[in-house]
Amino acid sequence: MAAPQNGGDSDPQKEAKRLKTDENDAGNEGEPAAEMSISGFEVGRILRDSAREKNIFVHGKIDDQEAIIILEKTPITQDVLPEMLKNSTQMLEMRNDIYSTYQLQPPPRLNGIKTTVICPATEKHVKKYLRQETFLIEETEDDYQSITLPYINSQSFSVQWVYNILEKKAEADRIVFEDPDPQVGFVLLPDFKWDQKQLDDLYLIAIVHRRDVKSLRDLTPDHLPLLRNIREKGLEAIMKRFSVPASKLRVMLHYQPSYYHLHVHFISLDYEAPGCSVERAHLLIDVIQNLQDDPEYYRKHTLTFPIRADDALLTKFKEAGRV
Ligand code: GTA
Repeated sequence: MAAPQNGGDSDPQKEAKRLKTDENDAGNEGEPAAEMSISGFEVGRILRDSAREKNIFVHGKIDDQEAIIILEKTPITQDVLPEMLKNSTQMLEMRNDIYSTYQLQPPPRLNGIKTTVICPATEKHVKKYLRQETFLIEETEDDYQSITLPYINSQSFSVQWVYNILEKKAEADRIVFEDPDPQVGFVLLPDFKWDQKQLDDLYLIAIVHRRDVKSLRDLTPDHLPLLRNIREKGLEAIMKRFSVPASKLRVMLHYQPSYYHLHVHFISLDYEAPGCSVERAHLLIDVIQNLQDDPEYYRKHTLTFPIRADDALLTKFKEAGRV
């Protein structure tokens, strides 16, 4: 593990507690972190919030370590409605003719808030969640080789969490399906954006066992058996477990992904998840067809993707005179 690069303090514990800037150092040695004390979170800066999405992304500290906390109100589902209406405390806000508004205070167990903690968080995590302007990059084959690839080799987020899943060191009890084949196999499990409380925002990811495919850019016809296997067995497993048919699922890859270990997103068609827009999402079925039609498709074609204003990759493209 590379040493943190942000100061000359020789105390390794103090060093580890600082905000890491070396993204390849962002993981741990493979063991999942112990449970965090959320009540000890010291609020720092609001990175982003949305009244419409009912979520807030906050940068702060837990036990002196840099941390990000994401709080999100969860959807109200039909099965909890009767209890919610019957057992909530009710306060009238206003009444006017046939119209009235109330504040209901449901029992705590019906009032959960989905909470995600990233700790220790790196600068790159902070940037990822900070609301900022985005731009489109048109990346040619040459750009990928000379700008993007060297950048992702040196700067990308740790994929330790991915290896923990593949090695059953974390989230093993959440696995929905696994094909253990080293070449075409994968693990299918709920994405951490889905709390599994309702199917409206169903979100699973299929993580491939092989470790040599970073992203869409690496895909060749050699990977067709892998891609077809993920599609076929992933859809089958989701139908079996959740009774959601293929016609209700958006099965796609991101380009650029945040994590450079090939994975496929399985998302409810009714859920407008982040990253579903046309500039970032690539349907798996289209990827398969493109590779069937043209073996060099993802190596040669210009691929367009969105990038945040302060992403260092944008700076690299600017320095190269490409934007
Ligand atoms: N099961 O430990 C994990 C884990 N991690 C670290 C990431 N993922 C994980 N899943 C499990 N366990 O869908 C999931 C991510 C994502 C996928 C990686 O792996 O949730 P990607 O490489 O294409 O990266 O996919 P992507 O899409 O950029 O990452 P992510 O995190 O989804 O961020 C995209 C945007 O989603 C963010 O900018 C933010 O707007 C939003 N977002 C992220 N996390 C949350 C959240 N918890 N709640 C609400 N919105 C969120």
